[in-house]
Amino acid sequence: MVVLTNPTLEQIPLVRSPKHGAYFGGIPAIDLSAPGAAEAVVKACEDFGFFKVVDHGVPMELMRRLEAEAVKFFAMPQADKEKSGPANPFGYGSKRIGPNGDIGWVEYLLFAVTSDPLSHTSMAFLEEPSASSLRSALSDYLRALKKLAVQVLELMAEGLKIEARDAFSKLVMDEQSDGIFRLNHYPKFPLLERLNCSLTGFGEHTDPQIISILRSNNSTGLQIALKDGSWVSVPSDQASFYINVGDSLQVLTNGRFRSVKHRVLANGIKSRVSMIYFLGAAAAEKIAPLAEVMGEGEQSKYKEFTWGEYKKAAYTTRLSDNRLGQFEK
Ligand code: GA4
Repeated sequence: MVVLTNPTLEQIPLVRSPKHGAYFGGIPAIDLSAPGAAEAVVKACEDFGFFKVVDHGVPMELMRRLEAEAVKFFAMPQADKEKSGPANPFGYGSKRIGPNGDIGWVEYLLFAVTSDPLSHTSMAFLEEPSASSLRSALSDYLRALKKLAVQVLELMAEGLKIEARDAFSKLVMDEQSDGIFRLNHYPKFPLLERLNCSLTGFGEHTDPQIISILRSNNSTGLQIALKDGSWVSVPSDQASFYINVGDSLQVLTNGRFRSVKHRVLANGIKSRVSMIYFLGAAAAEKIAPLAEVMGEGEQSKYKEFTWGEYKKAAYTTRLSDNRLGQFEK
């Protein structure tokens, strides 16, 4: 691995570029209202821990509005952006990810999302009059995505033949449920093309929550790891959403669903803007395999823990650490 040295900061790992055009065609694209959607969702979660939702009914205008607000924010002078930082854990961050030394070619805004997406208690700057258009775009977007999350989680329960359709969705509907929203900007870096390298935008990791819903502009960079450990590039699709299975859902299904390892490589040619809604349970919620997913005599593969305990442990780890490892039996 080559490292690019930046005298003012640490070092960001460079990765050899995947062959141009090597996009993975095997990611399931699911229309949630089509017949067989529940089974297709379950299969995608088992095989990849990742799938695309098409024909989702979320107006494109909501996505475009929020994207435009993100672009506007990231175009501000650095000193102005930094007034909303550092991200510990919420706010504006640049290059540094999390509290334990991870870095990447990315700048971002992180928000806490409470059960009422309108109240973003985490960031003072959202209360300022200048942020009112961002605040309203964010609220509308989050409200629509929460509905989508519930729909996806209900299909998962149906596909797993769990009688209570809300077995998963009630966790994110809870008043105390713990969500996070992230706007990421991966700036262009034209030199990379000539070097035939990619820069690590966001290093490999799994998401700790139940599911994450990702939408990006028409720029590539996201990769997921398949079961055999190989990395494949996810084609960009600004009209669709990608759903990630997170660690919590892997545990809730006793390992049947796969918490997908993913990363973002900055390719340098086009800047990438992504928006991700991470849906977590309430802090006091026990994260343990649902009785209905267990076969006869099947034991839980995990020690008992609450979401609050898991989240606290997650913040002591590095991005690429196997966070679930310490909770495996
Ligand atoms: C990964 C998923 C989400 O982006 C996130 C990340 C969080 C952060 O960026 O602050 C973490 C990372 C994520 C996992 C381990 C810890 C926490 C950085 C880090 C090293 C917002 C989240 O919930 O967990």
